[in-house]
Amino acid sequence: MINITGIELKNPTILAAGIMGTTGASLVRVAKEGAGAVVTKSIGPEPKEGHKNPSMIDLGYGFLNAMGLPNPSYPDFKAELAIAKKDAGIPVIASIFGGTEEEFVNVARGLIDSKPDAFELNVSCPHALGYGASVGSNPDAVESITKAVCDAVDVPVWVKLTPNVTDIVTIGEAAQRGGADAVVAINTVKGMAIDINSGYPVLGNRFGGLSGRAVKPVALKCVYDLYTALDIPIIGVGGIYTWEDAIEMMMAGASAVQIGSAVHEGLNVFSSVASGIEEFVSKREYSDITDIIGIAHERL
Ligand code: RRO
Repeated sequence: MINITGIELKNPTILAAGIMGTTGASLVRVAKEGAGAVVTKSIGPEPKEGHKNPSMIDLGYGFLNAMGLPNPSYPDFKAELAIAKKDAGIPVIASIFGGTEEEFVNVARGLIDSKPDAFELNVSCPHALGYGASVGSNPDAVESITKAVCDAVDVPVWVKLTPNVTDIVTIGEAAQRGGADAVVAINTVKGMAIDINSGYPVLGNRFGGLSGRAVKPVALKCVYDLYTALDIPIIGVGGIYTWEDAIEMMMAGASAVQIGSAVHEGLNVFSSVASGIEEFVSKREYSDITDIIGIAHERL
């Protein structure tokens, strides 16, 4: 058992926000595969269809996506969240977004009756004009949105950070000042790919966010730097496929890890990462899993 922001998790693997979190049924499915907690797809104030196809491509070393925040809006997601809460048997975290402080508050208030265990504020989608990173690269906006949601709801608030900024620590500090209970790092890294036969960018939106194996070193450095600067827990996400990846992330400073892209290689990733971590901790004779958090900082 580990405790993150007052929430008990049976293991430190968490489904990252994304397409597997679109319905109550898909969240329950991931829960049954052994995840310690699940995060929903980001839910916003209005229904959104998302960007035109292709919206996701596999580059081999990672995925490039520009889904475009597709979601049914919070009134229509309440029932899905309620299903997940009833049947998942593990904590369910609602990822939410908005273009303004007021929209974030409305979405959080609108979902609170479905009893999410925490909110994850998505201030970091890399390709949503008026949403996402334009909010998440502004420390004042991150601080005031975080504070407004913390004041409006009585569950823990996690803030998901974008790596597409000059200094992620400045943004993490703003989230902490706003009262965030934890930060989640990182959302996807802005990128693009071009089809050389046609000359067109391959995504319908032309550019998108890179996830998967390619971003693990970027995520690790962000988590490492945030751990130095913050007093709140950091949840590490980016390129975690194996238990070794998860240990690395925890040694950089993560208290738990989120897994997104790796679900495309099989949902058994949660149980294999969780059991690998447990075995490593007991074989190396650490007294507790928390003993490995941030130990890379002690190796000077
Ligand atoms: O829906 C998306 O396109 C999306 C979101 Br909300 C996000 O936060 N990160 C991402 O890579 N894609």
